[in-house]
Amino acid sequence: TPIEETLVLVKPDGVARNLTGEILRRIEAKGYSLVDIRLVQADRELLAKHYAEHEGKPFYEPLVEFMESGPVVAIRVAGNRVIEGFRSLAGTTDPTTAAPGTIRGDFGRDWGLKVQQNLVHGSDSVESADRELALWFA
Ligand code: DAT
Ligand code: MG
Repeated sequence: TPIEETLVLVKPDGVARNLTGEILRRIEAKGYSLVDIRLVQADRELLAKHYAEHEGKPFYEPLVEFMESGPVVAIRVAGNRVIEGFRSLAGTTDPTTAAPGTIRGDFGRDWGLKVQQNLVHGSDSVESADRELALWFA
């Protein structure tokens, strides 16, 4: 079976709302393994590399500002097809329409909401996961 590793970030809203434990619980309940974990105050340089694919998009600046507004929890997670699997646990990008049962669907706030405040990040491919894990677990 294709055991993969992915980068999960609990974003500043998730940390501030004390949802880190709930998110870890869901990762562990699915049977994935925690390989490494750290609390990080990300700087602009790290975030610019992490979100390089979104540079120039209208939501880029608010996204980076939000991500540097407080600590994030970076987690290296391993498991069978965990890259796709964690994105399934997270739900779709916009919490307003994310399905119930997903992290974003269950906990994403539907008032005063900004789309970047969607609690978690998960790598979207093997290439992204390799690249992002090297950035956050240098
Ligand atoms: P995902 O985090 O689901 O992989 P993405 O990689 O397309 O989504 O975008 C990265 C983050 O940028 C996302 O988590 C929230 C923010 N974002 C994406 N699309 C947005 C939009 N249309 N308006 C505001 N923020 C957006
Ligand atoms: Mg993405």
